[in-house]
Order: sequence, then C-alpha cells, then structure tokens
Amino acid sequence: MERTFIAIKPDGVQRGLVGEIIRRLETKGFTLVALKLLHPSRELAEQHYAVHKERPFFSGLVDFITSGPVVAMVWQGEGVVAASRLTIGATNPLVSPPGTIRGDLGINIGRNLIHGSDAVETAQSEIALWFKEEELVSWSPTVSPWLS
Ligand code: 3AN
Repeated sequence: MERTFIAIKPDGVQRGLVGEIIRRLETKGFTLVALKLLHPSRELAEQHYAVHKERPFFSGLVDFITSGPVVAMVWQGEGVVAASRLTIGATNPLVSPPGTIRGDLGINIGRNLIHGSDAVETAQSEIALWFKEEELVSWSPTVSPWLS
C-alpha cells in the first residue's frame, strides 16, 4: 500500500492547527501509520530539503523548519502521495484554492504549514530519513469497506 511523508511545520504547531490538519487527512480516508512530535536538527532539515540547497530561500527555509516542534507523520492509502498533495494545495497559500489546507489556513509561501512528499520515490526516502522502521505501524481500519 502506498505511503507518504507529511509534516506539520512549526507555524502549524504554533498556531494550534495540528488537530485541524490531521482531521482533514483522516476524514479524507487516509490511514495514519506513524506520528511523532520533534524539534528537527539542522542536519535533518538540510538533508530533508537538500534538493533546494542552491535556492535563495534555502537557509531561511532551514532556519524556519528548525525553529520549533514539527509533527512528522506517515500516511497510507491508495494514491496517497498525489491525493494528499491535492488536499494540501499549492506551494503558495495565497493562490492555493479554498478547500485546501494551505488555501484555507495560510497566507505566506515561507510559512505554508505543511509538507507532503512530491512522488512515491521521494516519499520512501523521506520516510526513511524521519522514521525508524519500527516506528511504522502496520494496520488497517476495520471499518473501511466504504472507502475501498
Ligand atoms: P511544496 O512544499 O509545495 O512541494 P517546494 O518543494 O517547491 O514546495 O518547496 C519546498 C518548501 O520551500 C515550500 N514548502 C516552502 O516552504 C519553501 N519555498 C518554496 N518556494 C519558496 C519561496 N519562493 N520563498 C520562500 N520559501 C519557499
């Protein structure tokens, strides 16, 4: 079953939006298989955003993601990588449509609340970066026939 890495960034935690964001993913029908609150190290943040290391916003991005606690999660479900990106919305919250997490809850591109892996392969490497294998819980909801 497909899995993705999703993180609620420090702005989402500071603003008390953890429950709201998890609710949206949960009610969509995805299954939470790992979750932890952590204050990311600079090394972890730089590895996570390594693809952006030449971009002008890189050091500000690393400063921001290491500025406070983050909720790191793994979600599972059919097509979860692409579908959760639709639920999350566009990178810039100002142009992210209403109904999306960023469109409903954010304004600033540098404070866009949430990260979601952009491809299945990226998801696998991000899950391995943030979680140990034993932190992932294999389970299926027993009341899911309506969603399959
Ligand atoms: P997404 O998270 O929507 O996949 P990416 O991967 O293009 O977006 O960018 C990673 C993160 O870098 C974004 N979530 C955002 O926090 C930050 N970012 C992207 N573009 C900018 C920008 N122009 N200015 C500041 N931060 C940016």
